[in-house]
Amino acid sequence: MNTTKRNWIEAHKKRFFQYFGKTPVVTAVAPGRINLIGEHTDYNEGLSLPAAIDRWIATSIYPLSDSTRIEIQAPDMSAVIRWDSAQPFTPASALESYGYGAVELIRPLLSQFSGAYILIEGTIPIGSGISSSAALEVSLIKALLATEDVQLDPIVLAQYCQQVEHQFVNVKSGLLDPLASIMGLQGHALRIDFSQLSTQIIPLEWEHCSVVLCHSMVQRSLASSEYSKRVDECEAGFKEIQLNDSSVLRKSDIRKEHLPIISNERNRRRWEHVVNENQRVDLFIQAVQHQQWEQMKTILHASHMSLQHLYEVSCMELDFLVDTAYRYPTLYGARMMGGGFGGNILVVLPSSEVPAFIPYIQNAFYQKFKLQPICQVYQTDNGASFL
Ligand code: GAF
Repeated sequence: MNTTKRNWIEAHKKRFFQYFGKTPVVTAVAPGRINLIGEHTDYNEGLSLPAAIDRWIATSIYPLSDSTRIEIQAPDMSAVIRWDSAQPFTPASALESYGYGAVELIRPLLSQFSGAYILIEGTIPIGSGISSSAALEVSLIKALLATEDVQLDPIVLAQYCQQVEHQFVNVKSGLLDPLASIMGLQGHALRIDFSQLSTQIIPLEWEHCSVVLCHSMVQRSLASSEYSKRVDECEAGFKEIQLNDSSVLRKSDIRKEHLPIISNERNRRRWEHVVNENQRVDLFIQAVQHQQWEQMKTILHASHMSLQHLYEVSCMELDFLVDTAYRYPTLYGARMMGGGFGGNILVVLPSSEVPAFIPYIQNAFYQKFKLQPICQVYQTDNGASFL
């Protein structure tokens, strides 16, 4: 474990004592994620290639056996959530939905749980598309389960996190973010096949490369409503194909030749993106394995074009950042990352270029939008753990 992470966790545990006057019984730490490629494929039974990163959310818990009081301190969000687990409670903010939702979902798995002091802190920028919410769910659920030594299979744990989103936050997200946060491995990406719910570790033997994320400075306000629309559009396209072709039993059976069956042009475009994006995941892996940088650049560019024009989840600022990145002479590729409508672009380039690239893209963005985009280098890290 690197020193930054160890020091940060030690300081987190000290702060727990300052808040509650108790030493936490358990501390779980879960990372955010980048997604190298495979966007909007998870809820369509496709493929993705995420990696866990060196930014985390930590949750520490001290169970209260003689009280039904639950208190969550989340100082990064200037928030305190308090409720009585024996009384009805209605969350009034997204954070309350995450906190209350995770506790409610996990309570049936715990025989002793009554009340608790909980501290949640993080180093993941919130709302920038690197999965602060999944990391929060993973760390909180892992910590709750550990108070009674309950173990869950990683896939089942990810499904509980997904249920927090579905049932309490009202976003129909897939399993990409929690799986990456749970199963990531330093120096590796995770090829996830969402039709089998299987994962494969892919070594990232590209020591001379860096991954930089550049923030579009756009609040992802449309993100949840438009996200749910895309889920519904894909569902409608799938149903139409299924009705007309009995060989298609699952979304993962959909191939290029099925696309003309979809009568709604917009839904057809959505599936065209998904079918091609799945292929791009394996092409990207081959490009990494064979160090084919020009090939990687072509694949990442095609992914962005598809998200921009076929899936329509980009925005002006993201497109500007991507176009500007591609004008930089030495680049291995760039594309928007995550759900879209704001958040970050992901840029892969030689590490030696990072000091020149960051001011280059920041200046160009400033000229156009009079805002300074936050650009940061991210390293891969291990998935969630106890510390
Ligand atoms: C968001 C969702 F939470 C993921 O499930 C995934 O669909 C992603 O957008 C797009 O690939 O992060």
